[in-house]
Amino acid sequence: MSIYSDILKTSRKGEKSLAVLIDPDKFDINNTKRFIDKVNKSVATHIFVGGSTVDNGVTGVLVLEIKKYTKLPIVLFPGALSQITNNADALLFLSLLSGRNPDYLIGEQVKAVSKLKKSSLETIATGYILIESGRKTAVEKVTKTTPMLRTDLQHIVDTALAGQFLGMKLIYLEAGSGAKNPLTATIIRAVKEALSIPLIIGGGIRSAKALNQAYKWGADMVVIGTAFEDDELFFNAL
Ligand code: 1GP
Repeated sequence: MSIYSDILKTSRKGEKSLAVLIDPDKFDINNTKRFIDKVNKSVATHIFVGGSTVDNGVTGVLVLEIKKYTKLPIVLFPGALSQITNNADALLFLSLLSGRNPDYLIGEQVKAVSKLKKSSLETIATGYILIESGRKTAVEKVTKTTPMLRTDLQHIVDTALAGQFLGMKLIYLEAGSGAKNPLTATIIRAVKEALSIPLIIGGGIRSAKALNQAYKWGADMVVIGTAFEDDELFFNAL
């Protein structure tokens, strides 16, 4: 079964997924086996690999190394074209719907096509929506876009729904990596209620309580990166 069909089936059953995000820029490749052993023993269902400022070539090597130790699906969550590697299983083909920078709405995607045509990666069209989180995140800096205001609820919901109407398969709603404040109940509930495609939530989730709240409010999948980077003991807390 394709990775997307599996995500869809899981979400339709009301079951929850957890993606552990590995940022090649912040990850020590020599620690891969130890880290992935922990991921395998945890409730994680997916491994996402990507970052905002990763050097050329690093992602492909890291994905191969991760693959040695796990059967979990490895999904690219690329901040740039250079992070696309055929070694992974799937790619979130992202469009930054919260911003108004054409490069990140469609420009980078067009540039990726020649690479994707030659690859066997499953591409999953994903509407990516960044919400402000109390501090400037890497995505804002790299894409030169402003995130959406938390108070602008209708605009957030309409943006997510515009993604669905455009035919996107997933909405990834997020506060940004290392966000001070994760997304609120009001935002997650409102977006979930409007959508009929699966909803991914990420950014600033650092406790089992916050994870379970995101699920309860409507996340089909939660993505956690920083909490694992800061302290691998977080695996035990889940
Ligand atoms: C970032 O949503 C992910 O794009 C994960 O965020 O690093 O804050 O867990 P954290």
